[in-house]
Amino acid sequence: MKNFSRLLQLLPAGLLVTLFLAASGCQTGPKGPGGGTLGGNAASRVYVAPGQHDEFYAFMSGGFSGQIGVYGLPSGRLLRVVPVFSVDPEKGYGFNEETKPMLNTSHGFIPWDDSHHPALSQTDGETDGRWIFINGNNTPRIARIDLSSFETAEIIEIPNSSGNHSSPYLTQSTEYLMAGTRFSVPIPQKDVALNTYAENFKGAISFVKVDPKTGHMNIEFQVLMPGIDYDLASCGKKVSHGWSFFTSYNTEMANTLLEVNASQNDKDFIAAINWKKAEEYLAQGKAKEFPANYVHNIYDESTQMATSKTLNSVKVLIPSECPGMVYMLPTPKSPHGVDVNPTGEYIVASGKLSTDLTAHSFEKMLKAIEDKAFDGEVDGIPILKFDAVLGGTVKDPGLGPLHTEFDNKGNAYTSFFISSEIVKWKVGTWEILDRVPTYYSIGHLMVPGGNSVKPDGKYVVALNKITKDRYLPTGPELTQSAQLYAIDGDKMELLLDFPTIGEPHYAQGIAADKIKSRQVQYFKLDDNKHPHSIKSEKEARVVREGNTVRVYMTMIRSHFAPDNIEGIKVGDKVYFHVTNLEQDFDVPHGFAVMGANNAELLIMPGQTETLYWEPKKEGVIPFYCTDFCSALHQEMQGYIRVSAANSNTPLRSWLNDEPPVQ
Ligand code: RUQ
Ligand code: CUA
Repeated sequence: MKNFSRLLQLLPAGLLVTLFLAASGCQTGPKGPGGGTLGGNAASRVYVAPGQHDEFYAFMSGGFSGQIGVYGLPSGRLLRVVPVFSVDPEKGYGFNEETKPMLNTSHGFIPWDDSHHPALSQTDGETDGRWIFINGNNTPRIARIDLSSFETAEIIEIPNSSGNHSSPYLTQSTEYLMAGTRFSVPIPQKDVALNTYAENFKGAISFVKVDPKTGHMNIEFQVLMPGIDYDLASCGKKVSHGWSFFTSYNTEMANTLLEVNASQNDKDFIAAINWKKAEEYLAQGKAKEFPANYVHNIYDESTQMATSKTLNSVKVLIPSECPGMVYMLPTPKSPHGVDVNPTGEYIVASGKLSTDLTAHSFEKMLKAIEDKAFDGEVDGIPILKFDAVLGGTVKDPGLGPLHTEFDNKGNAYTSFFISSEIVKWKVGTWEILDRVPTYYSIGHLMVPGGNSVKPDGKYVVALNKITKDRYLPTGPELTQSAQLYAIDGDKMELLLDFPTIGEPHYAQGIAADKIKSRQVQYFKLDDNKHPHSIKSEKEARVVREGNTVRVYMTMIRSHFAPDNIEGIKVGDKVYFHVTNLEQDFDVPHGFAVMGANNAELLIMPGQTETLYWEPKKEGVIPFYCTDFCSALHQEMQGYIRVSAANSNTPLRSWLNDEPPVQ
């Protein structure tokens, strides 16, 4: 390792980048110390016997899948994929009429996104199991998932942002979610020459307020920051509650060949924002109204429908007009992750191209502000003196640090992408305690509660970028992969590899009990306020309004009502409003119609969902239940007769008792 860091110091930035790439791309050789060899009892430590439950839930971002994967720990078993920013054929999300508005944006309907950083809601700095939030990275948005139903309940678009990467990071009682822009852009947007970056581009950081009862999100204000790239964020806790911290790169303000041009400066910044101070300025009317165009989508649990509304302005605070609100902490060298330790005192930055890990001290930061220990300014934001805020340095820990998590014993765990390892070190003494290889090229890592004031000390999960030889090959791409390590002893121990869906960026873990007890087992039919729900088979019917036909249908083991429908015509616009009458745990039914250019439906007990269908040809079309629900599941089927557009086949429907033709 020593040699590597010497090398790092000697190399110019361009070469460094080459090294970065080379090191990350060729790791098929020997597995390094301890590689692949497991302690004899590893299997029993991850074994969850049939019928037993895991101890933790792990929520992992799907990265470019736009979803969240839910796994059990320590088994690594996949429990569910929660659709968030991408349509999902398994559950009909984004295809049925109820959830389509969830994927509406100011750019129209967007069926996919890239999602990175899940954040479990917290109360007093501890995870509370109510909601999980996650960022839409490409088309800037934040989603809230309700953890009683594991359904996406709300998505808000972030205006003036481009690449919503430093997002969402929440304050200790979920007062706010922070959302920083990765790409700076002209604000408001306009047509400018790209080489006018330095004068025209700005970076907006959004403060999204969360209603403590409903979880509803609202863009309370934005802070207009210098035009650099805001990469990741972390909020203060305990002593540092009221502040939030954002890493940045490209303080060079390059707009081309960033791999070289944005790696010149010896230090970039961590932006420290005093959001309590910002609230004061907001209350004093210091914010300016900026035009904006963004949507806010909410799924209403009682009507079971999502609605999308457009908003068109946002309040913006300008740091130069709000003294004491923002400071810059110089930080070596293109820092990626920033992580605040459980006491709130240390702000740990992972300088990707730095030989050391830098921890700023919150206490020293306050003192430096008081003493005006400044080293210039940028856009009216004071830059604090590096030495005045430095809390400690971990010397030569590894290559390419990305992220840090903490345990319950004052230790920190940092992921190193290039040297492909997790390094354990002591907060405060900065000594390195242990290191283990990861297979391969770890990105994020996660200790359950590891970003809260009360981390658990049992496991760390490595979220790896490269899989190479770890699994059976499946064409050019192998499964994405996570690894579970025990951290309850002095030495970290590899216990398990398990595949993940999509590319896991960040993850969150939480004791299973905090989630289990909140689960909805079925939706009460009496509470179903869906405008097209029906509560019994007696209400089942087919209604024509011009060429719109509404089929009010129910499902219960093992039939649909109605299951015979006549009088639908070619060119009709047919809405199947299907209500699952079951009032029992784990009995969804599915609904599929031949030739539907849409998904199937998967309808939970007590829920109503709507499938839109346009019959294109005369004939008889079957429909059936797609979820094996009973011994007579295969009998759960029906027919629709489709007649010519000009036919006079009477509209009628039935189950068992065929009505007379009128
Ligand atoms: S960021 S490694 Cu979004 Cu690190 Cu994924
Ligand atoms: Cu209902 Cu199968």
